[in-house]
Amino acid sequence: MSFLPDCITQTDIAPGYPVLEIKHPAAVARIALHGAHVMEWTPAGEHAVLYMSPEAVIERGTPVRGGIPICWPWFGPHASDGAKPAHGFVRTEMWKLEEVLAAKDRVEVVLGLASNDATRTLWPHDFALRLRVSIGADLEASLVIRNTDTQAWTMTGALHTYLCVGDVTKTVIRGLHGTPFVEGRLSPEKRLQHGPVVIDREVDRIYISDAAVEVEDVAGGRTLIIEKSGSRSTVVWNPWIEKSKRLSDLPDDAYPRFLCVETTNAGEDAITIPPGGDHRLLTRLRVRR
Ligand code: TA6
Repeated sequence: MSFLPDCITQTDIAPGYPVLEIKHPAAVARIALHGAHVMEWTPAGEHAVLYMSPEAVIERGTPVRGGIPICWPWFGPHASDGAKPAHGFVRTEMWKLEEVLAAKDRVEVVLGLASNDATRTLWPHDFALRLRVSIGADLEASLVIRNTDTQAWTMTGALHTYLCVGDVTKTVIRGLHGTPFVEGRLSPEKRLQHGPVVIDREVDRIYISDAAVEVEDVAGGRTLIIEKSGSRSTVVWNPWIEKSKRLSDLPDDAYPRFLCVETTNAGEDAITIPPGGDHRLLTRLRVRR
């Protein structure tokens, strides 16, 4: 895009890896065109809200460990082909910068991605995605998913948000009491959440819930609020000790410093979109002290 407002600069942080650096009175942020990946959001007067691994790999074609990865058109491993990338492929595609708006209280950025021959080899359907990110005292990421094909198709996906916390073992996660959840290989049978969620082991749960979640970061002295729409499932994930050691782009001792609360269409919350139809998956992050 030829014209950018004064509060936004675009620089390559690695070869062929342009990132929008946003410095606005309400917040600073970084958004990579690779994966339309919100890498940083720090509201004025706050410390970073989104966690970014210091060992994240910044190169085209590699997912980034942190920020808000966009998982689409499937969440988790591919249902039938283990050779296909986990969490779909759009987080490693180059998106186009389509719109920028700078207002007194926020900046809005819109990035787009449409199907092409390469994506059709991974997923034989046509689509158009637009991510609108509104950055200010709050952050809102809204993914509009359009079926531009002639047949209906079914998707799952996530705005896979990594949140900075002072100590994950001291966080209290509210809003999921009484909600059914499954936990993949850890406990596949459906269980009910009793009271707040606490993190004292590896947690990797898909909750069937359309509710907002509040993360009381006791050690960090603040509460992070995750509101959403277009989503009837919420994933809560922390890799804990053993899985952290298996993740090459995450320091072994990093797990206490982040928690993923993901706005998803995952598990039984798969979405079928008719030709010409849209679905919007939206997450809104707020900080309360
Ligand atoms: O959202 C939780 C999860 O599915 C975990 O199982 C873990 O794999 C995490 O996503 C990160 O996935 P990634 O492919 O980004 O390493």
